[in-house]
Amino acid sequence: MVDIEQPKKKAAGVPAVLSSFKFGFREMGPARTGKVFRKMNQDLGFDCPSCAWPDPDSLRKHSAEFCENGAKAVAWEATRKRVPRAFFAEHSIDDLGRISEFELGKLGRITEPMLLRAGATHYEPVGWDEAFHVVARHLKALVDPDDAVFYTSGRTSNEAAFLYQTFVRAYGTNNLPDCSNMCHESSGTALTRVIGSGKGAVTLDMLEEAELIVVVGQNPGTNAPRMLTHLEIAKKNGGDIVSVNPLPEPGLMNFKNPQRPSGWVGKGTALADQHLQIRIGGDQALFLAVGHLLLAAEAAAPGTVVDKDFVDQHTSGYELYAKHNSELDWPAVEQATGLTRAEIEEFTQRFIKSKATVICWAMGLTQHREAVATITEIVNVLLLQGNIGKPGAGPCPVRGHSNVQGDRSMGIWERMPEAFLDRLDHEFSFTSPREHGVDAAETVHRLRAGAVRVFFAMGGNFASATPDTEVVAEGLRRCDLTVHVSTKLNRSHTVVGREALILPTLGRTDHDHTAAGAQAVTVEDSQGAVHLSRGNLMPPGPELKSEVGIVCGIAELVVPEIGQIPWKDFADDYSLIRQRIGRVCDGYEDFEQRLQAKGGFLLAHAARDRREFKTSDARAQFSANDLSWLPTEPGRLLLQTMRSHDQFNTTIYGLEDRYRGVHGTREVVFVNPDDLAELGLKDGQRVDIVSEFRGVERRAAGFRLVSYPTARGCVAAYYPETNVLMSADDLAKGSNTPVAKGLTVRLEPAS
Ligand SMILES: Nc1nc2c(c(=O)[nH]1)N[C@H]1C(S)=C(S)[C@@H](COP(=O)(O)OP(=O)(O)OC[C@H]3O[C@@H](n4cnc5c(=O)[nH]c(N)nc54)[C@H](O)[C@@H]3O)O[C@H]1N2
Ligand SMILES: Nc1nc2c(c(=O)[nH]1)N[C@H]1C(S)=C(S)[C@@H](COP(=O)(O)OP(=O)(O)OC[C@H]3O[C@@H](n4cnc5c(=O)[nH]c(N)nc54)[C@H](O)[C@@H]3O)O[C@H]1N2
Ligand SMILES: [Mo]
Repeated sequence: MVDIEQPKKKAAGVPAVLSSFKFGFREMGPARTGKVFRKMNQDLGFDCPSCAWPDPDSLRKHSAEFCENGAKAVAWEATRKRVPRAFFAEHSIDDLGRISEFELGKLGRITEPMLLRAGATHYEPVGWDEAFHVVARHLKALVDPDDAVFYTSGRTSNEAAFLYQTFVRAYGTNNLPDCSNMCHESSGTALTRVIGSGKGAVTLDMLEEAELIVVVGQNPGTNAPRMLTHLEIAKKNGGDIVSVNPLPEPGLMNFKNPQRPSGWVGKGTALADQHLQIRIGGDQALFLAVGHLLLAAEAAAPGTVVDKDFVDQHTSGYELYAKHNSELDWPAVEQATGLTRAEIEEFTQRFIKSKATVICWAMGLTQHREAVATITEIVNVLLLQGNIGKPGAGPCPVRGHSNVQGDRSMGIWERMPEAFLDRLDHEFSFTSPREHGVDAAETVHRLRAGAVRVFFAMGGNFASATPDTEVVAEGLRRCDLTVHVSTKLNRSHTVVGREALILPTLGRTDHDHTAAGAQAVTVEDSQGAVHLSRGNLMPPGPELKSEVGIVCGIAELVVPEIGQIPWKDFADDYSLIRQRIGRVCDGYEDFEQRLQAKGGFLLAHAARDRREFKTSDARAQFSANDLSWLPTEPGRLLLQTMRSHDQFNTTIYGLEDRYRGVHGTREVVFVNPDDLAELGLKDGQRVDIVSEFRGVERRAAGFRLVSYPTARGCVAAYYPETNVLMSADDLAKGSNTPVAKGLTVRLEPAS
């Protein structure tokens, strides 16, 4: 039943614990629920497959070191349900295409390879041998390896990712787009340029020591719930927390810690000391203004605000930045941010007061046209006060998928640096291609042009996660072969090439046993900590292979004669893969040996550890950016597409967005009550959302209006239902990330 109520003021607490167990019992039954939840994020257990937030070693003594959404991710994977053969026999591809993403996910785990033969209407079961031969036949038939694209989502382990990119490069292409292209690519691009590393420079300990933590464009209560525990600790230590967000996200506004009994009763902690209800796309203007005010304060009382020693010793571009930012167009800043000058001044005072500041961010910043400039603006503000490479300070992009950062370390990138490719070539005695491959957006462009022959996906749901949903579907249908290595069915399996394969694989929770015995894999979290992950559940069927096994099986047929790569040995013994990773991947030296430490090890980070910046001039760089924002015409609004509390990306766990008060539906659009009144619209009414980009209109029909305290002029709706509104040509400058926040839209009463 559809029901919309007032948004919640508190996050987590008892309802979160109950919700985890309810979902767990539904999918797994009580005994398995206990077994699984006990092993999550424990030493000798498996890494939670949900978000990339680190596991706190010191807190692992709690047997319930998990959050509601981590528990759902695990239950979703560890479900007892299976998709039976009969299901595929009964449902044609067209039928499958009519089943919703939510219903597809609920069907359960896939247990045997399924093949759609050319001209057939139904998938049918095949053996692994035949499945691998189908892939090999298509790949070997291509004259140009660049006609194939190899996508990766972010759950793939380090071992599988390393072998996968080795295989793809041995085959002859750098076409390795990944989910990161749509996620934190803007962070990586900006940070690499200005501090010399694309990774965040803050560990858990550093975060807890911060005097000021600014959380920008992120909804940790839903998408990184365990982060709230650490924000709470920082707060207890005397830190200030500011949320910069068009929405008052309940996790930040008030938190009841489910890890502690005191969080189960009582009032909870008001985490944010200040909430800046920013207009969508106003962040670059905000941080430009903060920088301006910090410089002004320094000018008024020299030596009190700017960390001159740090600036002199470690940075470049300060003079230019200071000159560029000496004047500020306040009316434009106020319009851009929707904030008052007084609010921005109060915010700046917190920076002045703080001796150690961390700025965290996620998709609310990265998925904008000017995301790269915005992130460099944030770095400007941190550099002014020397807030990097010291306790309690630094830039902290909070990654998405549980191993998205590790996958990148392993070489999943269409543009890996020359040094990496040299080491890879040397290690395996072959020559990998040097021409850059396509990223996710460029893959969509190629699909649109009908120029992809083989589309191979290591996990993920490319057809749903990308912009221009229908264009992508059309392009996939024009492929000769589409292949998905997956745990469960999703929409991408229903959008098929002339031939199509679904290859079922083991998940994080599954026990992985090879001829050489039990195997473990490794993952790297958001803060650069690497550790082992071992599944403890009986796999859903005897036929499933690990991602490592699948890559090796295919590689043996496609590139047996390329280089010296012992695919068979790798498939049996993952420690052999780690030896190679140790010699090829930056920071992973002596990999196997360092893994033996309890809880794993932390990767080195020159900027964080030693204030060493591997940039073009070996200094952290200030950037001078012009003010950019998203003005709108009358009658137009800015749309952000975001996650509900009951989904993991394109995986829909349920139709509840408890914190925002939405039950039983996802087709809603959140609008400020004053905007509703101004537009002559009413809460509860049905509208079409119409986006306008370069004169082209795109429509998502029949959404229910929800009156909601979002910033003026800003509306919000869920992804992936609204991906039809995004254009594959609307991309962040410099990072090519599809713009998923800040789309210009109008709302039309539904006919
Ligand atoms: N349970 C769960 N956990 C997840 C995921 C999931 O789907 N479910 N997904 C994982 C992945 S891959 C990722 S990348 C992360 C995503 O984590 P988030 O980035 O938290 O995800 P979104 O739901 O896109 O939320 C974007 C946030 O930015 C705000 N925002 C939107 N536009 C702007 C803006 O212009 N300025 C500012 N300041 N704020 C803005 C929104 O109001 C919202 O709070 O979570 C990861 N963890
Ligand atoms: N409009 C809009 N679009 C967005 C975003 C947005 O905020 N708004 N966010 C973007 C972001 S941040 C991201 S990261 C992308 C996500 O894009 P993807 O990573 O492509 O999508 P997911 O929904 O995470 O993929 C889920 C599927 O992965 C498979 N899977 C799950 N576990 C495993 C496993 O262990 N192994 C394998 N092989 N497969 C597995 C399952 O079949 C499941 O259906 O979407 C992007 N798209
Ligand atoms: Mo992501």
